[in-house]
Amino acid sequence: MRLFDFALAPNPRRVRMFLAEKSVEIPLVQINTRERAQFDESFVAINPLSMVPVLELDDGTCIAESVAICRYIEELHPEPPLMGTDAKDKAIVEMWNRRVEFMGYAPASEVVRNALPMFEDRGLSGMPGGVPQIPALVERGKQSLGRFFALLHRQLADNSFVAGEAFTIADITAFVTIEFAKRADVEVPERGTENVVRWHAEIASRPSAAA
Ligand SMILES: N[C@@H](CCC(=O)N[C@@H](CS)C(=O)NCC(=O)O)C(=O)O
Repeated sequence: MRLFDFALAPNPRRVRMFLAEKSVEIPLVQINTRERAQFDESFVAINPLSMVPVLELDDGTCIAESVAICRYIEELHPEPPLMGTDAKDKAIVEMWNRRVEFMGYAPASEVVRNALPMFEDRGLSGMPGGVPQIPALVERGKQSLGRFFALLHRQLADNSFVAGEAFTIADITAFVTIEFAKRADVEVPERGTENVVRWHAEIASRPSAAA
């Protein structure tokens, strides 16, 4: 098994954190998306969508999509559970992970990819022909992120972690989202989001945060 990764990209980081929490080690292969390695013929054969991460199994099967890779690892290595324990718990973890992806990660990506000069003509992932940036999406993304931080603050008022009392994949997704948004100088506001600040410091102190 090997994981096609890029050390500087947020989605592969989600998978690396997940693996670190499980103490699972998988050989990493770097695909430098800043140098367009995702569009090399050899990688397109692995993922026609030209995105990392991808988990290649020993039988040659290639699994893309961060959550799909985590699901596979969770099935192979159930302890500690990071995607819920029973039917209700699993559904709640998935609910929160999807909320974080759609309401946090997507706007963070909208801001970063439409604001940073390094993404000029790379407004969307995996597009070999290039996609122009749309500056208006930066402001809209920032407003969405403000709503996301408020949502997290409310959720973390009564819960230790994003999906309840256990650390899960939803914490990983939310943590990586917040770190990703910082690239466009979007920070969790100091006032009115104290629960997020408390939770973020806890997640940042876990060894997996360095993955
Ligand atoms: N939905 C995919 C998204 C993967 C993705 O967007 N990967 C980015 C790196 S974080 C990428 O490979 N971008 C290629 C590019 O910028 O062209 C997942 O969850 O893994």
